[in-house]
This record gives sequence, structure tokens and C-alpha cells, in this order.
Amino acid sequence: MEVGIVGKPNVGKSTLFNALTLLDATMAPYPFTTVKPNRGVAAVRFPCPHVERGTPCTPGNAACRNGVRWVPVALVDVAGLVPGAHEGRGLGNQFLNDLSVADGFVQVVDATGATDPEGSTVPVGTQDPSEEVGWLGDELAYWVAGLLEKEFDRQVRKAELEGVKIEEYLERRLTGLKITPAAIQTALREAPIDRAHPSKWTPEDLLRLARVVLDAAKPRTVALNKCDRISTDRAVELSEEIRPIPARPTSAEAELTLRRAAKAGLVAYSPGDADFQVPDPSRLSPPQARALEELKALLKRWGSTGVQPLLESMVFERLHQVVVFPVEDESHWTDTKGRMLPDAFLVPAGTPVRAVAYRVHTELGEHFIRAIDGRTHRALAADHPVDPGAVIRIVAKR
Ligand SMILES: Nc1nc2c(ncn2[C@@H]2O[C@H](COP(=O)(O)OP(=O)(O)O)[C@@H](O)[C@H]2O)c(=O)[nH]1
Ligand SMILES: [Mg+2]
Repeated sequence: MEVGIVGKPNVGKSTLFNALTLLDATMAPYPFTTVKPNRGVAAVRFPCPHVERGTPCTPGNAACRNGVRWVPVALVDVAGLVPGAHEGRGLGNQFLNDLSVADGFVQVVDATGATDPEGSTVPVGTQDPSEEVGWLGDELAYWVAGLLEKEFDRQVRKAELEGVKIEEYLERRLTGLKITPAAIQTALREAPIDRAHPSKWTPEDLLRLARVVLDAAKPRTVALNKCDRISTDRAVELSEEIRPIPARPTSAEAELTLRRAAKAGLVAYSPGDADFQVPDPSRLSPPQARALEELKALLKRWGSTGVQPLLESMVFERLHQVVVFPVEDESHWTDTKGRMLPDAFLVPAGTPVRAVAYRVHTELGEHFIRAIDGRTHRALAADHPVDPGAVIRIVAKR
């Protein structure tokens, strides 16, 4: 699972990416996977089941702090998009490859309206962030429609002759984009096109289909970034304009500053919190003290910098992920080495327990016998959908 950060240049994508992937040692998901410059690992919070037991856990891939697990999520920062990108403007199609692997997008906009479509700074309020959300949706749709259009007539006639269903044909065309058969089914049901006669589809039909496919397969959430420079009323207004796509105020810059200050030991701050403490005010220079005062006021006004909650709403509400804790001993919730609740993974809600077994280890999936719920001690069959927050043991043939 991977979340893509998209948007035009200069809106704060890299700042957001850097903030989200700056995890202090006590919450870093480890071991680190290999990270490329624009790819990183962020984390979402989930209550650690160790609290139910009153025994501390032994974190492996997902750190635990004060009863909260920080579950890893892959993040990709995509190059800035400009209108006309699908025709090769700006960095053009290059970014589109990066987008294809993302399961959903966080679109960053400059909520102050001071960045033009090419990323140049212009007077505050001269740009409309909701228009930007519109054209970015258009760019994505043109891109997907472009992929469908390639040799469409010939290919579709061939598919019709061979009796290949349009679903199967579309799945084949779009597999590289991580678009599931379920999303294609939904799109074919909902798109206003004549699904019985694909060979008669026009480029406009393909564009309509692409839009619905994207809506079904790649959910988007908007970060109303630079909220440190707008009023809370303006944020509400913008969210309403951008609906039905959910939008939330963020200050990526404030979050990055706070995470850096926490790393340097200047503040005690946990991402998503509404406040922070300064353990030793005498260590602060006067400018640092002033900057921290401003950050306190910002947190008070918005409830948080918005950054951590944004990622979590993307992962849990838009991408419908749930956290699972695989263990090897369902009574003690330990692995073979006696470590309690070592790992935490994200899987789509409703994932059958056998698919969870595959996630843990291919062999566990292949030799799956049953799973056992660590709380109820009930046996679960292969197709049983995993419960959110489940502690489960996978029983496999040796
Ligand atoms: N005021 C304010 N400025 C921000 C915020 N986030 C980013 N910036 C500034 O916006 C500019 C562009 O940021 P950057 O992350 O490089 O944008 P990108 O081109 O979208 O990756 C930089 O000067 C940042 O410091 C924010 O939350 N508030
Ligand atoms: Mg950037």
C-alpha cells in the first residue's frame, strides 16, 4: 500500500513528505525499507493491544509509544504537476509512472491562493484552490483515458471477436495502475456509457469511464496547506467548495519544524497532538522561543498541524485499511522468540485471513490451515474477513 503526494509545484508537497517521513527514533518503523529520494516511510497511529494485557510489547516493524503503535505506510512524493501534463507539459508523463503504483492521492494545494498553476508566487488570494482540484482530476482522467485509447478500436474489435469480456479487456489494460477488478466493475456500472457496445465508444466515453475508474480506484484527499496563513472560516469555505472530495487544513511547515525540534530534544511533541512541552526553556535562543510561541498558537487554533490526521484519514477512511497483529502464540500474543506483539500491518478492511497469512509470509499463505483469534480463541476459516485490530495466529502445515 502506498500513498502518493500530488499537486502543482511550490504548494508544499516536499515539506509534507519530509515532515511525514521524519520519525523520531522512538516511533520510527524499523527496520527501514530501502528508500529512494522521493519514496519514504511514514506511520499511522493505532492503539497497541499490549495495553489490554498490561504487559509491554516488543516492537519489531512498528514502534510503540505510550500505548500507541506507529504502523508503517509507504509514501511517494510525485514531481509537480501542471495543467496539460498529460500532453507532456512540465515533467509530463514522467510523474505518471510514479502515480500508477499509488493506491490513493493526497493532493496538496496552497490554501492562501498565492501560487499560480506553474508554481510561481503571485499575490495572496488571486488563485482558486478548488479550480486546482478540478484540473488535477482532469489531468488524471486524461492520463488514464490516454492509456485506454491506445489502439482501442483495433484491440476492442479483436476482443469482441475473441469473445473477451470488456471487463477482462479493461483489467488487462489497467493492471499496471493497480486498478482492481472490483473498481472496474463499479466504473462500468456507474459510468454513463453503453457497456454492451465498446467498439462504439468515443474518446469522450473513454474519458467518462476513466473518471469513474479513478474515483473508484484511487481516492483523493486534499491538504489545504499553508493554513498558518488563512482563517479557520476560510478553511471551512474551501472545504465546502472542494466537496465531495474531503479536504483538511494542514501546515506542513509547522509539522516539519516541530518534528525537527522534537528530534533535537528541544520539545516533547508527538505528531497529531494539540500541544507540546519545552523541557528546558533555557536551551532556546530568543528567536527559537518566539517561533515556538507561534507554533503553540497555531496548534491551539487548529487543534493540530493537521498533517498526521490527514494521513490517517487517507489510510483509514479513504483507503479503508485496518491494522492486524500477527502472533505465533495466541495465548501470550508472542512470536517464537517470545516477543510480544512484534509486528503490525495494514491490510484492506475485509481481507480474508488467508490473504493476511500471505502478507506475513508466502509459505504461511500456501500452507494455511486456519487462523485463531487471539482474543476469543476461536478458529477462523480461510475466507473469514480479518477484524480491525485483530491479534491473530496463523496455523500452517509444516
Ligand atoms: N507558510 C507556509 N509555507 C509552507 C508550508 N509548507 C510549505 N511551505 C513553503 O512553500 C514553499 C514550497 O514548498 P515545497 O515543499 O518545496 O513545495 P513543492 O514544490 O510542492 O514540493 C517553501 O518555501 C515552503 O517552505 C506551510 O504549511 N506554510
Ligand atoms: Mg517538491
